[in-house]
Amino acid sequence: MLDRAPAAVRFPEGFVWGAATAAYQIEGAARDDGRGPSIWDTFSRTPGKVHAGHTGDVACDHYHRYRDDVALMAELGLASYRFSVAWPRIQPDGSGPVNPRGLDFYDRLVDELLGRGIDPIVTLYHWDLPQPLEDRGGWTNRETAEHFAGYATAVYGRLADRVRTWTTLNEPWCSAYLGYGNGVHAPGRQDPAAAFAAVHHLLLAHGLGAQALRAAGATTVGITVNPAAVVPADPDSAADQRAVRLVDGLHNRIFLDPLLRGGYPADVLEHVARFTDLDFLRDGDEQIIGGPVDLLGINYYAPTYVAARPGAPGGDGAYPGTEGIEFLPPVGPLTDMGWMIEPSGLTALLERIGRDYPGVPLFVTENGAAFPDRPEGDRVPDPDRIGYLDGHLRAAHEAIARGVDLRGYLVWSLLDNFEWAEGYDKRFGIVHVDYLSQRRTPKDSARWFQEVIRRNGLEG
Ligand code: PNW
Repeated sequence: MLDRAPAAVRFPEGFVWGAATAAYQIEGAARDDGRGPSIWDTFSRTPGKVHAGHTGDVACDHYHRYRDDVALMAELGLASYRFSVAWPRIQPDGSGPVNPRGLDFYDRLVDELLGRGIDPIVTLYHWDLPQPLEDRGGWTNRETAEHFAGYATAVYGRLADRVRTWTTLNEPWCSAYLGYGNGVHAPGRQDPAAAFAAVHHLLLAHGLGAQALRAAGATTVGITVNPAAVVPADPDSAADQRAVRLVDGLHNRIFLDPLLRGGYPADVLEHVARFTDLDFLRDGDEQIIGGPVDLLGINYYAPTYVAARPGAPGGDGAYPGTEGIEFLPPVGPLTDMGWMIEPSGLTALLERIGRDYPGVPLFVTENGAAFPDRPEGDRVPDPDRIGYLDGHLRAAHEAIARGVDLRGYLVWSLLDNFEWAEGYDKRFGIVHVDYLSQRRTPKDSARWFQEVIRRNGLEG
């Protein structure tokens, strides 16, 4: 047998290492200091929407434990930390008066991070839309995009003197298609026309928000997307390639082309026009959406395999109009989410984005895996997660070796947390959370990641 041990890899000097979280998934304190309700409060309290009726009311209680959590980040050697700001803490009504006590929390958090030498990366919107905005149509209403710019300006005003890196949205694909298309996420609507209106208004929110931040002086502004690595079941089949083209259009190009190429692709608009008259699309919108970005965040978990199969139901609400396309069931070793483990998908995705959308620095803003980890004494062995992260870091390194301008890697997630529709049942953290005691225990993967950061690479 040949020895197939992988080679040692070293990342470029200055490569950014860190971890990511999101407000609703970790903060808890759902009613503290004037926070208003969000669509996730409403959704999680609606019977049948979230596993076992879990809510983010307490979550990891990070709102009260942020000092200890930042100390843990420092211990692990993180250079940066990506967190999101909860819009309903800042504007309980979604627009209008700003709640200073909400801003105070992020003020304290940023000071704590900087005091420990950790660079904050702010996400302005990670899915917790103020409920009063949803009551007026949410992302199907153009005004939500305008309100987002006002909210972004308020947060910027308070934190700009200390926060350098700003991103507008996290994964607008999920907000639009899972929120308004198949209803698996808040607000739980199932309407393809609404999903496409949401896509556009989310992009517009990004554009207006980025404009507002720049006008206020921001120099590093970007967005995080979750592009699909779409793979044909049979690369030699022209029909499978056509299926890839459609799914790629609905998942990737519908976001990336207006963001980075100045407008929506004609084939995608033609498809969308089957569901809506496109009256949400106004003159000048594409110019706003296509304003400059300084970084593009990529969240990658697993590839998507598709095949042309007459009679197949397609991707349902998450991919309107894909009847006749089969989304292949995942095979091989799976994570606890039932997702495939395929690091090469990350290399291919980064290469593709670097090639088709050149000129923008890329960051992996999320990558990680859920496994059913259990503490053994004061250790939490998670060899599967270490294997997953090791494989994906090698894949990211391979993309860099092939010329992709990848600047950093943030693991999802720092802590086990509220995994949306899966509640607390799925554990993505490199740090274990006991939800009864709120005790944090770094898993073996956290120790391993600490070593990766220290070496700026992986051993052979
Ligand atoms: C991302 N999908 O969500 C989010 O940014 C995180 O908040 C989340 O915890 C993490 O990935 C793990 O799920 C996704 O169905 C949720 O394809 C669902 C999908 C993709 C990403």
